[in-house]
Order: sequence, then structure tokens, then C-alpha cells
Amino acid sequence: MLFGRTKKNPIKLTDKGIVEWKYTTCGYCSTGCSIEVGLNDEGKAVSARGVGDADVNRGKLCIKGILEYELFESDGRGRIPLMRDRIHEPFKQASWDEALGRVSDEIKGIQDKYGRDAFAVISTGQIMTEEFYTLGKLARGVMGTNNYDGNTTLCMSSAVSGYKRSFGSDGPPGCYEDFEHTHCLLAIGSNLPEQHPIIYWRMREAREQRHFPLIVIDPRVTMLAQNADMHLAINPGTDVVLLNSFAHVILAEGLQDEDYIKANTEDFDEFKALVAQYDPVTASGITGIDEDTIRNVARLYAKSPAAMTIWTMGINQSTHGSDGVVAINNLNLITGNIGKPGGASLSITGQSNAMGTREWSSCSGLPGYRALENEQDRQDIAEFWGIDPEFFPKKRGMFMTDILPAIETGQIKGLWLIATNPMTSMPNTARIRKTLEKLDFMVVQDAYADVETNEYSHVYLPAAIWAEKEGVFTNTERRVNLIRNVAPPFGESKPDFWIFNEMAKRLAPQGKINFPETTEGAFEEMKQLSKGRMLDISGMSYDKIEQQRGLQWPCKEGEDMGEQRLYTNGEFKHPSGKAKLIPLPFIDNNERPDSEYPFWLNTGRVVEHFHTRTRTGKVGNQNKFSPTPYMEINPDAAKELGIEHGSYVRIVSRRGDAVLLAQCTQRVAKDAVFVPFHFHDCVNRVSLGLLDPHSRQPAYKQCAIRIEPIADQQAAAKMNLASRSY
Ligand SMILES: Nc1nc2c(c(=O)[nH]1)N[C@H]1C(S)=C(S)[C@@H](COP(=O)(O)OP(=O)(O)OC[C@H]3O[C@@H](n4cnc5c(=O)[nH]c(N)nc54)[C@H](O)[C@@H]3O)O[C@H]1N2
Ligand SMILES: Nc1nc2c(c(=O)[nH]1)N[C@H]1C(S)=C(S)[C@@H](COP(=O)(O)OP(=O)(O)OC[C@H]3O[C@@H](n4cnc5c(=O)[nH]c(N)nc54)[C@H](O)[C@@H]3O)O[C@H]1N2
Ligand code: SF4
Ligand SMILES: [Mo]
Repeated sequence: MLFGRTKKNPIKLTDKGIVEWKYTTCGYCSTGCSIEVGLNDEGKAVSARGVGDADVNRGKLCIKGILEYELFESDGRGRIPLMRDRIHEPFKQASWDEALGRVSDEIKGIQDKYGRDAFAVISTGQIMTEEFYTLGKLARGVMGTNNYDGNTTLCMSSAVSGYKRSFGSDGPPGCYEDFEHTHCLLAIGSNLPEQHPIIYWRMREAREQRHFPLIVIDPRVTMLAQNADMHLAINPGTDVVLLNSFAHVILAEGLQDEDYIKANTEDFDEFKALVAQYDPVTASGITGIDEDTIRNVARLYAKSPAAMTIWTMGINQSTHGSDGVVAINNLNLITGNIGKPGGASLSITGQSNAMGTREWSSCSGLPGYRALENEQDRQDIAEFWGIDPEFFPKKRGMFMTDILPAIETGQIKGLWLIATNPMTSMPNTARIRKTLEKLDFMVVQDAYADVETNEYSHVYLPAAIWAEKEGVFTNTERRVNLIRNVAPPFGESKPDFWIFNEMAKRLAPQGKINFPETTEGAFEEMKQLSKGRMLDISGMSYDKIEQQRGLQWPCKEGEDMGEQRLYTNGEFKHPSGKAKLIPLPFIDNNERPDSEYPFWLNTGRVVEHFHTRTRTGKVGNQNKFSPTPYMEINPDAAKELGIEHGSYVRIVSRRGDAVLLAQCTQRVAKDAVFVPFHFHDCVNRVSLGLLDPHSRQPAYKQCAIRIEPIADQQAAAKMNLASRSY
């Protein structure tokens, strides 16, 4: 007898007529997958595949990478520059010369009238490193505004700040290969399978070869938590207490790596005194994790020959985000888990080039991890660029989250936004709208003309996107990857690199400061500036990066490969050469649920969409899987409120409201809901975003709301539809 299907239709793939595959790197998340884009005989991109011999993704891609080539001709792309005198009036088309002339006149006008710092620049983590470097040269070396920052303040600034406090420098010490050596993996506030699917696949492959325990700390039962050996469903915003308590157990039971602590750290006694207060019983009352689990995890971690921690926004986007990162570093320092195979504090980065901006954009300082506060650094860069060192400020200026309030108070009059969409991504939309309306002048430089923030601009500059350009990105594990040019820029859009260079011509005194005309020229400058530094890239070239499918820094001149890990010799970047163990008292300052607003609001992402959907909202197959704004709510809570699965509900906070589809699921606790932030005029109308004192990053993951059923479901459906914008 025959079982199963007897007539099997062989799978037949449509022949797309591909005549050439072109190498490039994915432009969405920070995993850094190598892609080949298939072109047909008209040179049109029609397909994509993962690059088999690329170490990062080994032939795999996630849904975003596979469909990314559809962006080249997607709806809403900016075709031509646009201008208007006043916002809310219709735009008129302009030539590049007119648009750039207008922008440079407005910058000069505002700076002459109100001072250099009255014109702010906010960039991104999503353009190429050479573009960041060039923008930095323009903002710091020519415009001279100190109010220059990036959207990475919404994303990675807690990690940066935490690394600097612990180790004396930014720079994630570990790499993906650590999964192949670790004996224990702690994942905190990271939904790896959805947000970094290929890093997740690397981790899972390693775990299938050699099972090691995976412990997930997240208030929500994420896809990662479902695959974990232990899931610690922590009370929102209390991670520092839990991490202090792990350290308490380790020290109380003598499980620490005494030799490592003595040789490589300082301030142990202060640290020990503080964690003494966080015994498991006390910590259990705050975190909601029982005392035995705390002890078990602490013992497991400390006794493992090598243990590592990864984390993402559940740590960073918190009022104690920077402290959370330091607490992770403290744990790894006392157990000797820095700079060894399988032992790491590995922050999983967000945007494709969030690392590149940290390294080379000059946003928070000067290129190559140099600081404005350091006289030698100011002098070195001034000399290299051929300007007066006194032109540089001696302290960094405002973070992105302080620039916007400074518009309200009239300190800032003009704004240049590059590849970021604060009208959808910043907390408290109503406040952002009012802020942007107050500006004398705003220019938006984005690949999409229909990006919501463009409603408030005076000038729109259409940018080329991703592989319409050439340059490098740095991924989570410090790997510099090459984006080869695959397609021509859409319409009359131009690479950001070209736009910055043209602006420099209009703003810089003739010939005073040199701007290389090619991205490779800018890369050569970065190489020179990197020599002998932690992020040395002087051994790299575009061709070598492509051949090796990415090279990790440091990669010194003459070296074939980069180094996989940092701090392998236990030498850190504080003047003493030691890492600091920092005591972290817990300050409970979140807006917490109360009788009027009884639910925690947790926000984040889904696998199909990227951020504000300017891109993924235009790709049919991604929209199809995740078409509408929704909220995960516990079925018991829904029942008590009279809310049915699949009905529309209203969520309300002290800031505003939003209409969403209720999805009943046990993923969330009874007093908490989860809402993806991808949709416009939706959850960020409600969110609060209190700022971390060190990193100025908003606490997007914690605020209080109430939930109301809606009687008129048809009217609600229309409101819900409006949040989709496209
Ligand atoms: N598909 C897709 N992938 C992406 C992106 C995207 O938009 N779409 N964006 C990229 C970017 S820029 C980023 S920054 C990353 C973000 O990647 P992730 O940080 O992994 O994603 P999020 O969904 O923002 O949040 C992660 C988890 O934090 C948890 N969390 C909330 N509060 C707490 C808390 O108090 N403690 C702990 N321990 N956890 C908490 C949430 O429940 C959530 O599961 O993803 C990158 N990858
Ligand atoms: N509630 C809530 N809000 C959040 C978060 C959350 O978890 N919860 N997460 C926060 C985080 S981690 C992040 S990173 C931010 C992201 O917030 P944003 O940066 O505001 O979101 P994006 O949609 O990525 O915006 C990037 C823009 O750049 C454009 N673009 C893409 N490529 C190019 C290019 O090559 N050149 C130019 N000029 N433009 C380009 C895109 O069209 C898009 O409009 O959102 C934050 N907001
Ligand atoms: S995991 Fe990230 S880098 Fe890799 S294909 Fe998906 S979105 Fe692109
Ligand atoms: Mo991010």
C-alpha cells in the first residue's frame, strides 16, 4: 500500500530571466546579511538570494532581505526635490540647484541671526558610513552646529553610554561565533527570531550542535521565550534589580572570578557594598521573579566555563537603560566573561548602520571614537580637515530627544532631518507635531516623499536608497560590509553622499576644507584616521571586504582578517586600563499603572515590518502578513472588559488615544498589553518616553494606559485604517 501523495507535482520555479547576480548587503537590520540581487536582461532587479559563503548568513535571508529589491521602484519614492514657502501649502517641484540653494540660504540665515547652534541636524542609523563621515565633516567642520545627533538616541544610545561607563569606550566586545563556544546564553529584552532572524538562526544552529541553556528575560512570551530553557517574565522596567541580585548571589556564594576581578577591574568594594542590598528575597518582590529562580540562574551563569549576554530594546529603551547595560557588563566582569570565546556582553544593534554612525558620524563627538571633550582629539581632526581647532565646541551638544524640546523653547529655529521619521517614531506624537510646526525652516531628506514628517517640511530632498548607492555598513559584531551599487537612483533622487557634498560646496568657503568626490575617497580618509585606534580599519579595502564577505574591526594594515573580539588581553579604555564595576541603585521613576490607567503599555516590533513602514508598508507580501495596527491583550483581561478577540478597541493614556484591533493571547500578562509601533498616528500618540539620564533614550517600553471597548465597530474600523496611511 502507498502512503502519502502518489502523484507529486515537482516544484517548478518561475524563470525570471536573470542574467546577472550582483553582490550587496541588506539595508534593514544590523545583522548584516550578504545578498545577491538578480537582474534581468533589462537590468531590472527581479530576485534576491543569500550569499552562501558569507560568514554572517551562510546563504540565508529573512523576509525583509528577500523582498528588499522591490524597494527600487516602490510607491511613494521621491522623484524630484520639492519646495514651499509655508508648511501645509502645496509643494512645488524644484531643480536640485534651486532646492540646495534654498537650504543653504536658510541655514546661513538662521545661523547668522540666532547663532550657529540654532540650526540642528538629526540623522539616522540607515545611511552608509562614508555618508555619515561626510555629514559629520559638514556639520562639525563647516556649519559648526553643536546640535547634531542621530535617531540612534531612540535606539542604541543606552548601549553606547553603558559600554563607555564600564569599559571606557563604545564597541561591542563579542561576535556571532561566540554562540558556538558559549555554555550559557542570557537574552534580555530581545526578540531575536523576529527582529534579527538570521542571528537567531546562527544561535539555534550552534545550540543544536551543542545544547547550552538559553535564559530569556522579557515580560512577554516572545518567540524567543517560547524556545528558551527558562523564561523569566520580569516586571516591566526592573532589570537592574534582577541583575544586581544575580551579582549578589554570585558574590555571596563566592562564585566570582577573583583573578579576573583583581587583574582587570576597579571599584569592586563599592560595587560589592551596593549589591549586598539586593538579596534575592528583596529582588523577588520588585522583579516578580521568585528567589530560587534568581539563585539558579546566577549559579548557572557563574559556573559556566563561558557565558554570554545579549540584549536589545527591552534594556536600552528604559529610564535605566544605560544602567541596565552597565549591570550586564558588571555581571560579565565579575564572572570573567569579556573578550573570551563564548563570553561576551553583546548588544544586538538595531538599524543596518547604527554602528557606522557611532564610529564615524561625529554625532556625539568626532570621527573614529574621538571626543569633543578631548583636546588632542579636537586638534587631530582639525589638522586633518584643515580647520581651526577652536571652531569645535569643547563639549557635545544636545541629543535628539533634547533637540525637539529646544524647538519648543525657541532655542532651535531650523532643522535638517536625514533618514528618520519622528512624526511616527517619537513618543507623544501630538507634542512632536506642535514642535515641528514651530520651526522657521525644516528640510527633510528621505528616500520616500510620502514619509509623514514631510508634511511639516519646507524643502524635501529625494534620496537614493540602499543599493542605489555604494558604501559600507558596520553590523552588530563590528563587521564592515560592502553595499555594492546594484540599481540606478530612482527618478532624479541622489545619493545622500552627493547631497552632502553639494551642500558643502554651497556652505564652505571655497577650497578651505576638502570633501572627497567618491565614497571610496571618504573611506580612505576614515582608514587614515583609524590607524592605531581601537576601530582600526586601515587593513580594509572595498575589494577585500567584498572578497571576504565582510571584515571585522580592528583590521590593521597588512592584516588579512579582522579580530573577532575586543579586550582579549583584559586591557580596557579607561585611563587606568581597567574596567569599572559601577554600583547601580534602582530608581523607580516610571509611570506605573493605577486605578485610572490600569495597564502597562509595552511597544515593539513584528517580523514583517520595519519601523515606520515607509518601506515594508509598500511591499505586498509583507503588508499581507501584518496589515493592521493591533494590540496583544490577555484573554482574561479582555473578558473582564467585555472585549472580544478581533474587535476594535481604544487605548487611552495621559497623552492621547489610538484605535486598535484586539488580539487575545497568553503572550502578555493580565495587566499588560503589547503594541507594535510601526503604524502612524497610533501607539506613539499614547506613549510617554521618559528619558534615561545618561543616554537620553526614551523609555518606549513602559507607560500606563486604560482600554475601552468601542460600540461602533464600523467607525472604529475607519479610524484603524487611517493609521495605515498607505
Ligand atoms: N522585523 C524587524 N526587525 C527589526 C526592526 C524592525 O522594525 N522590524 N528594527 C531593528 C531595530 S532599529 C531595532 S532597535 C531592533 C529591536 O529589536 P528588539 O529589541 O528585539 O525588539 P522590540 O520588539 O523593540 O523589543 C524587544 C523586547 O523587549 C521586551 N521588553 C519590554 N519591556 C521590557 C523590560 O522591562 N525588560 C525586559 N527585559 N524586556 C522588555 C519586549 O517585550 C520585547 O519582546 O530590531 C531591529 N530589527
Ligand atoms: N513606540 C515605539 N517607538 C519607537 C521604538 C519602539 O520600540 N517603540 N523604537 C525606536 C527605535 S529603536 C528606532 S531605531 C526608531 C526608528 O525610527 P525612524 O528612524 O524614525 O524610523 P524609520 O522608519 O526607520 O525611518 C527611516 C527613514 O529613512 C528613510 N530612508 C531609508 N533609507 C534611506 C537612505 O538611504 N537615505 C535617506 N535619506 N533616507 C532613507 C526611510 O524611508 C524612512 O523614512 O523608532 C523608535 N520608536
Ligand atoms: S536578518 Fe536583517 S540583515 Fe538579514 S536579511 Fe533579515 S533584515 Fe536583512
Ligand atoms: Mo532601533
